[in-house]
Amino acid sequence: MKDKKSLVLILVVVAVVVIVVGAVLALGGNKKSDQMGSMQMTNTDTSQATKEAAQSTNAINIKNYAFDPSNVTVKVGTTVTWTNQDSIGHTVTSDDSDTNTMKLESKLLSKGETYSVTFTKAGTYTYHCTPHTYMKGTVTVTE
Ligand SMILES: [Cu+2]
Repeated sequence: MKDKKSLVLILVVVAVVVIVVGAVLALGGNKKSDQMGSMQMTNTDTSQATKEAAQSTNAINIKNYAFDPSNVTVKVGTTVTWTNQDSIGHTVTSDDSDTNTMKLESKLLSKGETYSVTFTKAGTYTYHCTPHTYMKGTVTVTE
């Protein structure tokens, strides 16, 4: 009689443990997939933001003796426009070390003047300002 009672008790304990463990696993599994779902959402958002940022970088300001932004990445076929916002004249001129066949060679841009280039070939285009050689910039053109 005593043995039967303890056997029933053990069975009840085992059943409770199985139910609790099962519930915890199920909840944990749901939580995990929720997290993965939200992570995927975040990733999608990030890649969209990156795309928008890349598209919006085709306008470069020349301001306070600097190209801003100095590093941009655009797709082949993008037209990049530099606008001089300084009272002093600046140029957009390919570095001598730049091996691309397409060269950047603007005239001396006065305040408010622009220089536009449509990049038709992928590559890394490095340039500077002729009167101020410390002013440097890079346009990376990708396929
Ligand atoms: Cu300059």
